[in-house]
Amino acid sequence: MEETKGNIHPLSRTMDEIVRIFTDMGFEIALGPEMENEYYNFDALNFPKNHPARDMQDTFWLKGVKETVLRTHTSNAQVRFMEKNKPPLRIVVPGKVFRHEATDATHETQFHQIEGLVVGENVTLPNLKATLETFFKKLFGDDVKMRMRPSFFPFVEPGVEIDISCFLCGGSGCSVCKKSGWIEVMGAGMVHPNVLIAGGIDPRKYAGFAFGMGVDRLVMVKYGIEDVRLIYSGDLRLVNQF
Ligand code: 2NL
Repeated sequence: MEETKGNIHPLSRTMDEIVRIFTDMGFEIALGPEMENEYYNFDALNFPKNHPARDMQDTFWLKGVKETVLRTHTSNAQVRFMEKNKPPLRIVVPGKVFRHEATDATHETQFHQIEGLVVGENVTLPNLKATLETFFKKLFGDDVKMRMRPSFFPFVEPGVEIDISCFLCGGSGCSVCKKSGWIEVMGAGMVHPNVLIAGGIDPRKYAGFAFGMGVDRLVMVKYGIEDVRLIYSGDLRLVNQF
């Protein structure tokens, strides 16, 4: 009977698709704990001690468990991987992350992220750009365009924001890209020397680039899901229509 057939959740499908593109490009998969200590979630990533992201307003702190949080990004796994492995490194880190905030149609307390890290001798910003252009062409087709804008994240310097030409209207302007023709899909940059040092890597000898993307919003746009909470509802009517 049709109704009893299983189906892959659109979020899982998209996570798998993205990870597969990177493994095809030579990346290894690395994983880390969702429950993490303050050091791997913040200190090692060059967050200042007084950074607002550490606040109880933004981060889930575990009651009665000293210095323990639900990770706010998957970068914790990258620091742990650097500690245990020598460059050259090329990893992709898929996983669930958490933010302490009120939920609505576009915000959830849990969401999914895929981050990447490449470390070696002579790794440059143009290498980052070429790698991501290749990735987006594989995901959205050869016609997709990409642009980088300057931005800031504590764990990279310089930092950039990545936009791609809207995959719904092809750049001519629609409601998803707010008539701009571009959608913001990723943050990235050159790994900050302090983060390499935290990972046991000498920044005088090695350089790295890193990137991170939220997957839920991409899934919503791609599948026309208008409320992010539906993704986590466990409602089979959602899963079975795709
Ligand atoms: C965003 C921004 C980003 C990274 C993630 C990263 C990880 C290490 C070192 C340096 Cl271990 N960087 N990850 C870098 C830039 C941006 O994500 O808005 N993601 C949804």
